[in-house]
Amino acid sequence: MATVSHFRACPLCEAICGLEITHEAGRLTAIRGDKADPFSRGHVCPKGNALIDLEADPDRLRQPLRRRGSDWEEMPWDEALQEAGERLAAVQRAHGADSVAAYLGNPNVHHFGHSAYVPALLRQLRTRNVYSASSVDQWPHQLVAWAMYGHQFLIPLPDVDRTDWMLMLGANPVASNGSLMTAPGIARRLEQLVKRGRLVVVDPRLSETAQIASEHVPIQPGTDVWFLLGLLTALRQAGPARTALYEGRFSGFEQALAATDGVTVVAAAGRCGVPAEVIERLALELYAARRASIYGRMGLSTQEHGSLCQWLLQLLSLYTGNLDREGGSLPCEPALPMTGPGTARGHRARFSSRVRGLPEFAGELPVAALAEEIATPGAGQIRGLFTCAGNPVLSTPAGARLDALLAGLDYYVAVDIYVNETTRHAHLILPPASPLTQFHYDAVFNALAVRRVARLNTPLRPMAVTERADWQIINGLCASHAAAQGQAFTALAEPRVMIAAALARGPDRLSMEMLESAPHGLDLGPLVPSLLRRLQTDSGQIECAPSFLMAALAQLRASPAIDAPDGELLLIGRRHVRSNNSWMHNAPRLVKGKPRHQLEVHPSDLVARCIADGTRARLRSSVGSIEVDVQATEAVRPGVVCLPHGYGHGGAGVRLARASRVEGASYNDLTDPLRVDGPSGTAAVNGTPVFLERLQP
Ligand SMILES: Nc1nc2c(c(=O)[nH]1)N[C@H]1C(S)=C(S)[C@@H](COP(=O)(O)OP(=O)(O)OC[C@H]3O[C@@H](n4cnc5c(=O)[nH]c(N)nc54)[C@H](O)[C@@H]3O)O[C@H]1N2
Ligand SMILES: Nc1nc2c(c(=O)[nH]1)N[C@H]1C(S)=C(S)[C@@H](COP(=O)(O)OP(=O)(O)OC[C@H]3O[C@@H](n4cnc5c(=O)[nH]c(N)nc54)[C@H](O)[C@@H]3O)O[C@H]1N2
Ligand code: SF4
Ligand SMILES: [Mo]
Repeated sequence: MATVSHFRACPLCEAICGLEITHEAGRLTAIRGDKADPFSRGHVCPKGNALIDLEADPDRLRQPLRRRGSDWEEMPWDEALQEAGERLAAVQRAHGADSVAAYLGNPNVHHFGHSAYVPALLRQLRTRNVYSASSVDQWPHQLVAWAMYGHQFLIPLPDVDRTDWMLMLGANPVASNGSLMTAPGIARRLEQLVKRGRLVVVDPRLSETAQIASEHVPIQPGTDVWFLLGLLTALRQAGPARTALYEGRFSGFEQALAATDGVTVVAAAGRCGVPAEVIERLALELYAARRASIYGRMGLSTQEHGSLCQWLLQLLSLYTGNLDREGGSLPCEPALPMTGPGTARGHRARFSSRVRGLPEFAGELPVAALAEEIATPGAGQIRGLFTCAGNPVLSTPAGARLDALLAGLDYYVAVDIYVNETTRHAHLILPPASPLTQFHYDAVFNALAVRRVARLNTPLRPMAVTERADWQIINGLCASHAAAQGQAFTALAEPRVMIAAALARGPDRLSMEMLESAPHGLDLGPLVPSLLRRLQTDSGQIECAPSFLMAALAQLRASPAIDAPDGELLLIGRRHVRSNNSWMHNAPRLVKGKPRHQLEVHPSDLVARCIADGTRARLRSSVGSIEVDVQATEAVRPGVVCLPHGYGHGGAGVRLARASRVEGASYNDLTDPLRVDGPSGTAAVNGTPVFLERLQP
């Protein structure tokens, strides 16, 4: 008999939609958006529906796999966990604690059984070589939040439902469903904003979001820092700062403004390709708006000046009095606290990477340094690896080089559900049971939501006896690693207990019973200003002029504008509603229909190279080259080409039957690990210089 269950937070992206799942004898038969969910109100996207494919995927691993040459053999859980802990410990005994590295991918933050447990394993490993997808993503946001507000998760969010005027840079939420702004059904929310006010999208491409915006402002990739400096200059000309709200609670503001003295709107315009009149008009609009918010995402953080951009966004918000204000930008104060006592505030440059000297942030090193740390001999060289829910071969700079290096590791254990481009190099893969069998509270995305909500996922079905939960696997690895070192280890309690304890510390004092008896989740109301009360800087003030950002600004201002070599183009990325980073191309319902892997090129750039629309060409960068199918479109500016990342499946040993037939090559075979945002070390995957060449006829 079919049962309908409420799965209150879809784990597949930042929107955490409430789903209504129909299932029969453990098999999913239909998925709908939960109309009664007070936050997502029935929204669901093609990825959410593809949970059906994920559950039924014959390639999805359900048992530990040990590699035997080019083949794999299943092995029992206890033996697998013991072997993994012992082998990692053995590498560390022989070569030191830092010789084992960890890489944590994006899905970690979508599963409580990952995110709440992996830190214990990292403490157990005691290695400095900890990397994650955060340094190809949102580090600039966290770094600036830490530097200015004293906590990496005190991130002001655009109050999208109440703002009248919104400036959006480097984000395409209509395709991505929003990010660091959990706002399910974002397209509808933006359409309403356009009706009541204005949405201005700054993007080198006429993105799906730019298409529904009030105005699209095309910009030269990687130059937003100049656009934002120009905007600040024009604002200062428009009128005085409206900082009464922050009186006595902010410092360094005059110093920060003074550091931008002498930047003219005309000079800024020259650097970013946005006309000076447009910058001046937008500044006046921003200054005049009753409630304004500014939002920058992936396209803004994964570029060479990502941290300065995030810092300037905060200053603009503060200058106009829109920081920590309803309808402006304000952090969420979630039911499960991510800030405050007992949480990790963050820190910077306590140590640096061995080879290049890149600074740590919050105890992690930038993933742009991972390959060189494996390749470079000497004390501290990486020889062992633990990955959890990550596919760095397709997702991080110079993926092809990493691919080759992974093959030479002494020992590699992956917690993952597929044998993919990265995990094929593992000696052992430990696949966690489906999230549908687990308790889950989305600690991270409820903290980044534009409305205060609380939802608990409860198991839809019990785990099979042959399955292990994510948290059991991590506990098991900790235990066996500790045992191999003759240390004691106390296992962390199950998620139910951990979630209940964390909620009890929160401002709403929610209990599991309250959440379990709310099939559609709990609505706790709109965001309210809390930033000033929650500041965690040592001074207790908003720090407007963090020294390392001031240094980066001085360096930027001293840098000359560089002319691109003839024929050079700048490569940027894009997302599509039917893809999810690098890992959902095995889902038939996401890959059916027309291909979506093409390189978008402006028609004039194709003509200049004698390349016909729809043909195959070579795309080359300083680190590699790939073949691409070109697609002419005026959606991209001349000089800009656009390719989605996360393609390029197949290759020897990959066990993804459907994905391996999906066309497309990997964007990150072109990205250069040396191109990083200075203050954070975040990989600047956007704005990669490339050459497009005709293949020999
Ligand atoms: N060029 C370019 N590069 C990019 C980006 C870009 O826009 N352009 N985007 C960047 C961004 S924002 C991100 S977040 C990163 C993502 O980088 P990664 O996190 O490294 O890559 P994903 O593609 O998300 O791969 C997720 C992995 O988790 C596995 N997995 C899925 N579900 C589960 C689960 O429940 N448990 C476990 N243990 N494993 C699971 C999948 O099989 C896959 O191996 O990529 C970044 N790289
Ligand atoms: N369907 C789908 N949804 C997803 C994901 C997915 O892979 N597929 N991934 C999820 C993840 S992990 C994340 S982090 C979020 C990311 O979500 P978003 O931050 O919205 O990221 P993108 O959709 O890649 O949009 C980035 C935009 O930045 C633009 N851009 C590139 N370079 C520049 C530049 O130099 N300046 C400016 N101003 N713009 C630039 C690009 O043209 C693009 O429109 O999406 C999440 N949601
Ligand atoms: S928008 Fe995100 S959270 Fe909502 S159904 Fe799609 S993948 Fe799931
Ligand atoms: Mo991401």
